[in-house]
Amino acid sequence: MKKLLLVMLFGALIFANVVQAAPFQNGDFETGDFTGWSGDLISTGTVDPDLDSHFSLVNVPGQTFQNSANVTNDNIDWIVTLYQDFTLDSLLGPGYTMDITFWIQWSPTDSTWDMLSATLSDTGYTNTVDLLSGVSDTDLLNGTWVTQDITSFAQTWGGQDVELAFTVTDWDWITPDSFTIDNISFNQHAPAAPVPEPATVLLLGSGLCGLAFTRKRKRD
Ligand SMILES: [Ca+2]
Ligand SMILES: [Ca+2]
Repeated sequence: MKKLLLVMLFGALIFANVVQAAPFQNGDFETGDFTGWSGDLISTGTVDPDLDSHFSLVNVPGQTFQNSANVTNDNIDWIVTLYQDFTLDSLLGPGYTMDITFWIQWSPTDSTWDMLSATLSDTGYTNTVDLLSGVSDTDLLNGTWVTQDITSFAQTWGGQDVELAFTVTDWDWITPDSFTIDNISFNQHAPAAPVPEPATVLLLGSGLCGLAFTRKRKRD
């Protein structure tokens, strides 16, 4: 009986290890909390962002959206990450593309030394997409919408567990630095309808001309 219990327990543990993460959730924080998200602090380790003071929900002045996530570091936890592990959707079919869109604003104390990163990785970190690639510091300081194509990442990692992470790092040791993030969504786009080849259009056009010419001649 004890043996059976042990086997059942072992089986349950194995099952717990292979269970997949949920699809991406709460990218707009409209649950009013950090449901689906985790926090990581350099000194403390993994924390529940709902229970830790480095994470809060704010309303950004001048924006129509509400409930944005604000993440702040300090002299003890000078690297702070907000992340979500989830199962990335597979591409819906050949030719489909996928992008990620979000709104982000960075408030560093020193934009030369402080650092902000946004990444999408597989859970083994063999592939990492820099989601702030091509985004200027000026835009980040003002607050900006970002859209990045992640089609090639999705071709490899669609249907598998991945990690989306936003990290604020204090390199100048003068705190606090923070960022605000909201409206994170993954979007798929169907391939564009096939456009007729120029040769086909020309052929069709000349055919119609020919038809018009024929009719005219008949009337004559
Ligand atoms: Ca929101
Ligand atoms: Ca700083």
